[in-house]
Amino acid sequence: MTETLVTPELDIDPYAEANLIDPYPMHQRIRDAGPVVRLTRYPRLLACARHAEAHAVLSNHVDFISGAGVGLSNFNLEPPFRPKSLILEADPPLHTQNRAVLSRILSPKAVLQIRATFTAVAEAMVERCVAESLAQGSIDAIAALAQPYPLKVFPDAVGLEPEGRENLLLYGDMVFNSMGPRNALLAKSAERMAPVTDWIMRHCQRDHLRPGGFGDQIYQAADAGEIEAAHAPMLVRSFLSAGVDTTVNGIGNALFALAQHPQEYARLHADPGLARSAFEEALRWETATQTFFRTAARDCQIAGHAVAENDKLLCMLASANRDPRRWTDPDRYDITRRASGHIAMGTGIHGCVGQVVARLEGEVVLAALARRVARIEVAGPHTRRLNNTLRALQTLPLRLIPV
Ligand code: OVM
Repeated sequence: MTETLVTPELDIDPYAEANLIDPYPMHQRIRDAGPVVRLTRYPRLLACARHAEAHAVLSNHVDFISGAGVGLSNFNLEPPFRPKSLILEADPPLHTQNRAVLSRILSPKAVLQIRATFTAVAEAMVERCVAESLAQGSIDAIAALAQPYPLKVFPDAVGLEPEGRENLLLYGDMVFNSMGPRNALLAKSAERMAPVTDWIMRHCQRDHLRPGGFGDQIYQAADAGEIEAAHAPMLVRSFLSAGVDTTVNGIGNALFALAQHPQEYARLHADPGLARSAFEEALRWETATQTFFRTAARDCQIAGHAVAENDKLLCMLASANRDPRRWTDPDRYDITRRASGHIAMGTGIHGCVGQVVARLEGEVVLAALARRVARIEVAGPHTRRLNNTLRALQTLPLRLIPV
């Protein structure tokens, strides 16, 4: 028998409103309590808030599985909120086969084909934002840019019709809330669960997907026998679940970071080639997907602390991305920092399969802004949309001062 360390316990609720509004003091408390901390408000819950351990858990898909859910709930003990995702909430070998197909559809080579379109849409939308800001004095950067941009380019690439796309935001909000406890936030976003889920599942069918788009390419993979035919609509569902709300908030948070740091914006404006690293640093500094969980498949250890089979492991991505053990001056938003190594898009076999598309969206929006806008100013207080998983802005009033 190996000796294990005494695991510290904290009576912190990560889903308390104050922690959702401002998670950073909580992150520090959990990081400083130890590499693994038992959060006693929920059953069998261990938190990894430091970079090293959060990274280690995500990198070990054998001991720390996804098939029992990547939210707080353990699907070995309670039924899932919706039929399990065949990639997010799956383990090898099922995961491997499905991942290979999505990964090819979203590969760097495939994404090269959409770059020109994504750039043109970003430029046109930034142009409209500038005009609106001049006319009205300010814009809401969430309603005018962070939401409509991903809602146009990604579903277009998947091959969805233009009508009804607001369902994608409602569905994303629900899916990411469902990874937390069954609290008031989940109840509120699940009020329209039936019609929104109906819309989503209908639009996962081949006859709703433009031939040649990312969605149709999943059906082509089924035609070729690479995946089971019955899996195709569920894999399209993964595109529709993960592809919009994540990038909406990634872009929204990047605009927030730049608005809060005029000197960093000035550097970006002087060299729009920094757009990609400005977006990367925003992912680190204000991580859109704050948390993901794993489930222990067996009794094991993390950093000398005992983990029991069926314990849930809370990987605190946003906290890891500001861990002073890993980053110099972690609370500083610095667009030329080497931000790679952050885990805003996870890591390991489940690391974001859409990351090439997500980075493309972030890069081209920030580059279009950098070229067209000399300065951005905060034009009023921002408001938050609280979610159990996402760090999300509801409104972000900005003034855009064009070149
Ligand atoms: C899925 C899915 C849903 C939400 C997030 C995600 C970040 C994947 O349905 O596969 O990845």
